[in-house]
Amino acid sequence: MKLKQILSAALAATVLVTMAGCGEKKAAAPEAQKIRIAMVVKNLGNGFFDAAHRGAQEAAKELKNVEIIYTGPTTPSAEGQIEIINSLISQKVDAIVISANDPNALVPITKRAMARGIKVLSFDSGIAQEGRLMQLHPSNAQLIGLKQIRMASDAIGGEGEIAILSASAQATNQNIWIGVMKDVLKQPEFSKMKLVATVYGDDQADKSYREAIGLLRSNPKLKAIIAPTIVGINAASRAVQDEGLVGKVFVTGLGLPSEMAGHVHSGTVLEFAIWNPIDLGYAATYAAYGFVTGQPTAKAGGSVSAGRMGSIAIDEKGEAAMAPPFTYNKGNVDQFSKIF
Ligand code: RAM
Repeated sequence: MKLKQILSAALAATVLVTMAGCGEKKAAAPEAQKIRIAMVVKNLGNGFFDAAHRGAQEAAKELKNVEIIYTGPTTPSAEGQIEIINSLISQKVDAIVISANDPNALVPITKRAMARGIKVLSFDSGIAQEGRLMQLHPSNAQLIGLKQIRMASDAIGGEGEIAILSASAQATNQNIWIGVMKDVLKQPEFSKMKLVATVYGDDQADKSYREAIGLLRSNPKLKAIIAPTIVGINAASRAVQDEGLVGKVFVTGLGLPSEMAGHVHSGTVLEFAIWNPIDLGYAATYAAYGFVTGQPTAKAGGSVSAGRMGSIAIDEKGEAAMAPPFTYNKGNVDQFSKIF
């Protein structure tokens, strides 16, 4: 083989190796540097958390070196979430952002995760303080409770029997809101409203529907059902319609415009409320990123930057709230139903 041919072959080989090397270095670097944030929700198949997942993906795209692992049990349970967190610890994720099915039962496993360097934050439904670095509330619990009682009062003329259809009985956020609603009902303004029952649909459409039917059939004087869960409010609305009680029993609570527009236009729901779950998932992801990357202010009493949501202040207990609940009605539900 002539010298020229040998040199050309050597050059080609060098170029290939270099490219391969570059390729390997280029391919390896982004994966190696990816920050993996696991979003653990109460249950899969829940439109609220699907929207929060969209927000997390939006944040990950902006942050560039973030991978979102979206997971949760099929039915809401602390046991299901404990199993998932165990697996995430083995996978050595960098952060876990969780909406808890129970404030206390998850503490041992999240403490174990944090002992292994995993940053654990809760959002939406919180974990007790010792089990997480931060809790991001979608809104202020007092405002959420008052808003729901006021919407029910407006619908029934301030007096009559009401009932609550909640999610799962241990859910942190649900029980905080129910407690606030019970306190608000003690105020003179709402003295003519009587809470006759609180039932639990477990954020499952079929069980929520059955519980709502049970409320309607066992409380003939019932005038309103308050459901602080997007699954429950949708199911209760269907139950009122199926029982032919539209205009006699009103439904309100927390819902997704995309799922509630029809119930508003049918007259079953005059008003409902919620915050933007997309923004909640977006901000929770940014917050986790701040803790993982060691943002100096990412601590109790500090703050985290949250992209287009600005900076979020964290109180001394590690808690933060985003925005007041927003009220939807027939005048605005359609425009928001295209968003979430
Ligand atoms: C359900 C869940 C969630 C709650 C919403 C309003 O999706 O219970 O925790 O924030 O409703």
